[in-house]
Amino acid sequence: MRGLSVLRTLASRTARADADVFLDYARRSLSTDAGLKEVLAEKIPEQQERLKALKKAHGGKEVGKITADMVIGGMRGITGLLWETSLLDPEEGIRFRGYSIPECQKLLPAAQQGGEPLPEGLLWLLLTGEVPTEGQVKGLSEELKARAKLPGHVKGVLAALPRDTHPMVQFTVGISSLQPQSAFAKAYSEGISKLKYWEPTLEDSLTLIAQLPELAALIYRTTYKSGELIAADPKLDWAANLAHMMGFNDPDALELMRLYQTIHTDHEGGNVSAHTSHVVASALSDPYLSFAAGMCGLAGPLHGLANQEVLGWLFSVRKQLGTDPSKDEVEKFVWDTLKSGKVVPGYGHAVLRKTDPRYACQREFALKKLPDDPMFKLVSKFFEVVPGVLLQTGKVKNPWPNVDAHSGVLLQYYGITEQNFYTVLFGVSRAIGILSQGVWSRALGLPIERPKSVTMDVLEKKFA
Ligand code: CMX
Repeated sequence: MRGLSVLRTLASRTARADADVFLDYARRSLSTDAGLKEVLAEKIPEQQERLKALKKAHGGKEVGKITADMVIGGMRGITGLLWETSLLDPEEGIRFRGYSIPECQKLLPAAQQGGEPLPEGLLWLLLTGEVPTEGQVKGLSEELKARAKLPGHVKGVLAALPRDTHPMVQFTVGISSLQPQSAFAKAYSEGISKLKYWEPTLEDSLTLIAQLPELAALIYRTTYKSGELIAADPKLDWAANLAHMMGFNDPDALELMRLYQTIHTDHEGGNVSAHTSHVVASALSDPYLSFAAGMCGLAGPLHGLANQEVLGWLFSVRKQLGTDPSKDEVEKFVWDTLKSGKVVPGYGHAVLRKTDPRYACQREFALKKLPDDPMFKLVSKFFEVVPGVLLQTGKVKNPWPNVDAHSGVLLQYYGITEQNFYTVLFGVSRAIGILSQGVWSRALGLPIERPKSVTMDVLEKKFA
């Protein structure tokens, strides 16, 4: 694909340069797997110019209208953020730099022929906008391995917390405890020019992404297992090493982890974790601080904690009705949940209006690898029943399942049974999206975020 993008670039240049220059450019580009920083350094000035031109030509034009409902209703439907790495279509779902999940599954390099994509490939795609070559993915994988070792103090920091501290709290504390290594904070205190902010931001982002699997595994092993840690396997890729360090080595479990870590990376900019990180980073808080802030948001039950909630909910169904309840029994259970004033976890979305493609690809995986698993069958039964019930409420805008409705049963199947840990796995993946955008936010010089708020008094007077 690097070859393709080179050819595209060549085609666009034929009109303005002579053949020798092209051939030289083609030779250089096709013979090397250009490194990540090099590719970014080439792209950033183009994108800075693009944004400048966009502002100049269209800066004063309206993007949409804002109603009082939007102001009161969690800013739903307001277009108010620039987020380059991914875009969410209500009907079609997420596209990473223009590529859908099935397209990524086809285009991104995998650990084995026809296997799930390596998240390192998606990291490259999100950062550069280009599908990487196998060599580039391998290079990035090695780069992450070289940065993966956690500083020695982290274990002690986590050990000081009460034993029953939720894994997501341990995760945010662990991330914050990595902050003293921030290259951005150091460079800022030494007076770095704003034109160079993206460089230490990239440095911090790669280090943090590299260290998250070891942090997650440390939390997992100390919270649920004997506390004995498992060393990374230098032969494994980033996601497989996460599973390995947690204590799971079944090749299918490694594939699941690669899929899981790829699909949870990014979901455009307005969701709670992405938006929180974005606003915090806009104050020039470094990637450790801004990502930790985002993870505090991911830990909420209406956002990332929903995967944990789904499992708890399915367990109560199993306890009450067994693993093969009738559709009528399931329907009654869903109504009982709603009548007790709770949400049905894993269903609904603020933007999506169709089944989440992240749910669909996990279902595909389950149909291939665990079609007869009773918990998978239970999830499938809910898929048949829940949307109809939610539609009957007349108020739920999206009755279809989201990513969190499915992930837990897959993890359970491979032995990762501790559902309180699931959001940590989500968080490890989310770093790839949030931090990639963070690099671009600094490269594009996006300003401090500061929307206007109003009181009820202001709205009442305005419309009186
Ligand atoms: N179960 C019950 N009620 C639901 C519902 C669900 N799954 N989804 C929406 N509703 C309700 C809302 O609570 C709201 O009710 P009120 O008017 O009484 O407050 C009404 O339907 C309208 O809400 P909406 O516009 O359809 O949805 P929102 O954009 O406000 O909320 C979300 C989106 C995800 C928070 C909501 O659908 C929900 O609570 N789902 C369950 C939790 C969940 O799965 N979260 C994970 C989302 C994916 C992720 O971020 O990881």
